[in-house]
Amino acid sequence: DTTAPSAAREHTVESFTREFLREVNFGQGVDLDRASTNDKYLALARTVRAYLTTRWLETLRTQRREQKKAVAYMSAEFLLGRQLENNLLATDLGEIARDSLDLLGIDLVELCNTEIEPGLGNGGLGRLAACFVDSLATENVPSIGYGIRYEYGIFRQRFEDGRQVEEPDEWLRLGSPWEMPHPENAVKVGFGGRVEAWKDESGRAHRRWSPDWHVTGVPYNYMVPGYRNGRVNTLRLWSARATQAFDLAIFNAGDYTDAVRAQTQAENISKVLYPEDSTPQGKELRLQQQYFFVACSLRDFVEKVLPEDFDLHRLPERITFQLNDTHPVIAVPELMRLLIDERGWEWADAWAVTQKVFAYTCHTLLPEALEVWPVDLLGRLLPRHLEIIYRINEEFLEQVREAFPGDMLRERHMSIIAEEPVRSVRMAYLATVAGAKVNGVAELHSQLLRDKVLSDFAEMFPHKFTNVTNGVTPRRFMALSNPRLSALITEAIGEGWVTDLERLRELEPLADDAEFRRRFREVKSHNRARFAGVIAERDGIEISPDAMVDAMVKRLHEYKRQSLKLLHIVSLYERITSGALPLADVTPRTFVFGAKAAPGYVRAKETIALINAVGRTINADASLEGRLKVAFPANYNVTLAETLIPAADLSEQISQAGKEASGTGNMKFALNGALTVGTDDGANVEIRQLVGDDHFFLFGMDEPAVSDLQASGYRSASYYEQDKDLRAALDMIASGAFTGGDRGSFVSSITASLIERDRFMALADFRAYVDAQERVEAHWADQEAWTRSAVLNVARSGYFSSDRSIRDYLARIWNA
Ligand code: 26W
Repeated sequence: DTTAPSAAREHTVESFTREFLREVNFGQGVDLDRASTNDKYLALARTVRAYLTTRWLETLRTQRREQKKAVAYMSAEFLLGRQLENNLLATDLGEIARDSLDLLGIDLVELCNTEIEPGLGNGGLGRLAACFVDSLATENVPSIGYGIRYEYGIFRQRFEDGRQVEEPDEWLRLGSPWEMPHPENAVKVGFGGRVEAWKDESGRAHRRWSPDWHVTGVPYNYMVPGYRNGRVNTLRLWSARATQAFDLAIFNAGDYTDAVRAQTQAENISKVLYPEDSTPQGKELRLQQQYFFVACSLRDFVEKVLPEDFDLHRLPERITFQLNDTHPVIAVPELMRLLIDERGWEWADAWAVTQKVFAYTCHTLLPEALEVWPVDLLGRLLPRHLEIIYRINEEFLEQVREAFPGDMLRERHMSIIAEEPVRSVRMAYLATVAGAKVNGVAELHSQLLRDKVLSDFAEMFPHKFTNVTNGVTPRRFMALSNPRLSALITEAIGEGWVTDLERLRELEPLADDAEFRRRFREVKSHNRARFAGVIAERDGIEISPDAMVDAMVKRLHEYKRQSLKLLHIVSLYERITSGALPLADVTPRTFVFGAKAAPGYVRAKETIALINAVGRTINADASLEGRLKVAFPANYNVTLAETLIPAADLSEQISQAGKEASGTGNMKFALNGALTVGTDDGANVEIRQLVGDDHFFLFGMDEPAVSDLQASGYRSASYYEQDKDLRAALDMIASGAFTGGDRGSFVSSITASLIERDRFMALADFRAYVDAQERVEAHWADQEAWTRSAVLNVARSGYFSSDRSIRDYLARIWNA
């Protein structure tokens, strides 16, 4: 019997303690009384890891035996959040661990808080990938996540004089107990070089790529446990190393310094996560990252995951490679190359298989966020792939000509190769042509993809287009982060809702139960106090635990319109200080912001500085008697989200309609009993449909209205001129009221750009937004009515479990 010892199968407090002490002594090499907090954290993590490993090995054995169709989720980002608590929850070892540590006089919570979260993602897209691997495991789907083990994740944000400063995220500083490196399974990846023609004995023509440099990819495995179901899936992240040959060649040539430099160049590939969200920079290193992880993953799947003698013609029976946005799309020509150049397949056979195994998820609508790679960069780095892309395009355009004879304009529009401003490969088009399916991430988004962004393609391949509305994992974002609410729910409707979230519907009648509402408010109030405690300790920010928590947390981007939120705050302040609004009529509120700006995104950074300036002024103004507060804790991340979201009363989802593909924070807030003030955008549309208009504060232009106004010529200045509250707010900012009299730098550039251009029409929606906020205050004034709405938000949001998203992917895309 080669299976793991059954001693680790089940734990008692005694066995757990024994294993833990063993890890302290033999894993960390210290006595317990000399062990640091980190020693204890690592020992605890390894105790849990050992328990998980038994199930993981079992899962792998079953998978090898059954050979079922699997899913490979390919993503450049996995924004996982801390692992220890989640793994305790999934294994149900939380209580045993607590009791065991209690007996040893160790505080479990303190150990959990030592963990540095792996921030290997930017925002929504990366967090979605993390929710999806959680749900894949919980839904018992054979699957593997493929990505990059960045040495530095998303930067740590600090404020210096209110301005964002970025610091490297050294998440591996104290070592990570969760990863399992397998250098023996390293994969070699080529870059650069030339393509040559050659003929075999039979005279058949072939192409051969001779790269001029190589990098080694070392896989690091992470275990992804399903929720209490015994399944543990794999997340495999690749780390770049210099190849031996690479080093030695230079070294032997006598240049030690160059040899080391070469090593640095290779290892740079997985060094750092690109912090740009939505605006691709077109940097060569980024393309290297993309090709690196995708090439490693395909080779790994074909050579290591599949049985040795597997006939690749049957690949579609065994796998779908789900492409998370365009970042992994270079996998398409890589699979073609693998089949044609390395295995001698005919083009047509390779293309038939390729078209069946890939599916593409689009996460954006902003044209500037669609990745394109200049042909000369791509050709220099991956010459064979460029050839293959050209040929895919030729055959595709031939198809277009057949379907639409004489329509030259359409041909140019649809070409995978753009000619302007520089000859480039449009990765979204390549993915659409190659993929069996293309999906958007919310109903509205998928519809706009079909009707606008990819309309020519939808006309040609209507069967490819589908929707899968995003979801979030109720494990991390309810059970783990909101234990009080979870206990209240379980008491009311029993267990089971954590993996069957539609069961939250059973809470509906309790919205009318005064005692239940009281207890629900008690939970919120507890969570607000917990959040207040966390930001007091973490950031030195003081807030009242009784004020409404009004939260806007997401990447800083103009289309998301943090500036609109700011105009509302400034307008309130202006009306109070000018005497138009009596203080007694002001609802006590804490405006919470959490947002990182891409380091090169100047306007976003100015907006952060302005939020902080407004916050400083308002928070210091004693005449407000503490009724309004602005709290902007730096470095918003998954860990902070876990205490903020359960505390929130109001969720701000105020993007310009037609711009936010889905949003997922919106779902987390609703599930934790916050009401949404939002535009008709992304998944807000579906949230409102489900919770009902009476429990959602809708405002502003919808997408057709935005389009019409854009078409008829939007002039933001007219709103400034005609709305006196808006004018007063903008004038107050411009006067330097929040910047110690300084009217220069970011103050003038932000106000001028809003008044003169306002790319995302914040001014056009200002009045509607302020009105919506007044409806918010009126509703809040009736705490019973508010709580009823909050309970209904929870009860009616079960649809937004990522378990449901995964089931939709299974039914509509993977048929696994
Ligand atoms: C550097 C290039 C680049 C381009 C786009 C990096 C990252 C992106 C992502 C597509 C940005 C992103 O995270 N999009 C968000 O994806 C979420 C999950 O589907 C959606 O909920 C958000 O609406 C969408 O903005």
